[in-house]
Amino acid sequence: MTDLMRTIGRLVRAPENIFSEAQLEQARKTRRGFMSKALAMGAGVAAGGSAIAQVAQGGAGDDAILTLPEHSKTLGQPVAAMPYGLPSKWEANLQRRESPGLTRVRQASVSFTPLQGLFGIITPSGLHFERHHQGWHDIDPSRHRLMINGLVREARVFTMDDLMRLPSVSRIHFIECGANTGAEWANVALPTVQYTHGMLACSEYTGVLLSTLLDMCGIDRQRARYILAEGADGSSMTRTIAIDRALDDVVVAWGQNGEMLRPENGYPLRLVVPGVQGVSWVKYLRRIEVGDQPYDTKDETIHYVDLMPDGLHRQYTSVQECKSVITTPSGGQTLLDRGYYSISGLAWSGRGRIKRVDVSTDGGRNWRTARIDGPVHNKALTRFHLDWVWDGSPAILQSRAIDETGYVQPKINQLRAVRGTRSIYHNNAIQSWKVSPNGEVSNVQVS
Ligand SMILES: Nc1nc2c(c(=O)[nH]1)N[C@H]1C(S)=C(S)[C@@H](COP(=O)(O)O)O[C@H]1N2
Ligand SMILES: [Mo]
Repeated sequence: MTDLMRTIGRLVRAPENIFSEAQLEQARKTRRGFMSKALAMGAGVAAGGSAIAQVAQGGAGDDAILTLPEHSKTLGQPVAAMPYGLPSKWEANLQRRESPGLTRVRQASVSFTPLQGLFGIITPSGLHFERHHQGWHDIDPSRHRLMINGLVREARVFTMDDLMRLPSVSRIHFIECGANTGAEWANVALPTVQYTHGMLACSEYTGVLLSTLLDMCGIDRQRARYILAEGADGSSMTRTIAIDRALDDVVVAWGQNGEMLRPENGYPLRLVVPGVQGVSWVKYLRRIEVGDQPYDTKDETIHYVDLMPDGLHRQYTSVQECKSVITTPSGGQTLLDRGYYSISGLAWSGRGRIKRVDVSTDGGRNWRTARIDGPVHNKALTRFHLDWVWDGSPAILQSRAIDETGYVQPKINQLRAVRGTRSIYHNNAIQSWKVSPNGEVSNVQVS
């Protein structure tokens, strides 16, 4: 991953090398861009009243409502024409996207969640970002096993049937790759929120608490200090987790958004480690070992470490600190007219619930408290909105989240003061989007 993010840094300075014109065009034409257009057209028409009322009164300005369309006069499709439903063909632009050339092989790459086109807090499973170190598999669940060994009274091997008979929990949590927003450390202005923040998703997960399994195996509570989680793919993905966390809210999950996990996300079994960076959410989970010291595996010593200003590496930075981002209007979108907009975005914290989100439209000089669109779940994405009337002058949009511990999301320079400039992972700084007088929104860094 270290090399991977460096590669982003090198390539993105010449955006045309990494994002084709077609890709950028598609990013501009996202659903939210379209919504902005519809709202703005209304705003110009009516006079008086609040900005929202103006939008409501505004007309589309054509005669589409007067013409009886074909679909009002003909028979529609039968039931089960699609046994597993798909999105409308009109939504074809809403896609996971990869950065071409990010890695040498696509099996060790990333595809990003299109945050700019999503509503609410749940990420549709088909748009969930992917991060594979060695490609994904569609594993036969009848052949899949989970072993628990180490400091337990009785090592055991579970089948999927064994696991799915146990008492389960369903919980909504975010997952964020530790490298999300990594390019901003080097002030590389990736063009859209999909690429700056799209290694982020939020799902309802269903599974058995790891504590239940460890209790079944008779964990040695005197000696157990850590667990090691191991995946069944070729990447030898193994991660150490402290025992307090392992016995707290970690879930051995088979369900995602009401159905079985998608193969790209670890089918048939993955670890859910709420609040912790994505790499610890081991997919294709095949083994949990209980031990008395950290395992210091390759993904804990070479990768996912933070190079600090004193030259030392910070290890085991697991918690994803409080962070937020405005998803609309965001980079690559265009405001087509002055008038009302609902600024909207996402906030999250690996340490608990979101308490408040502030939004600035003048680069951080003035802040207004955003409206939180509940429910507010623990260690989950939280949706916020702010009413805004754009008067056509340049603006810089920012959001700043505060979690229930009182922690305030930092500015990039506050973060650099502590962390230096050579980090790749764990950037939770405030994101700035510049609105130009022509309505174009772009990624800028504000000190
Ligand atoms: N077995 C296995 N687990 C894995 C990985 C992997 O490559 N193999 N990638 C990790 C990383 S770095 C991240 S960010 C998340 C990504 O999860 P997703 O692909 O479901 O989005 O899975 C983690 N778990
Ligand atoms: Mo990751």
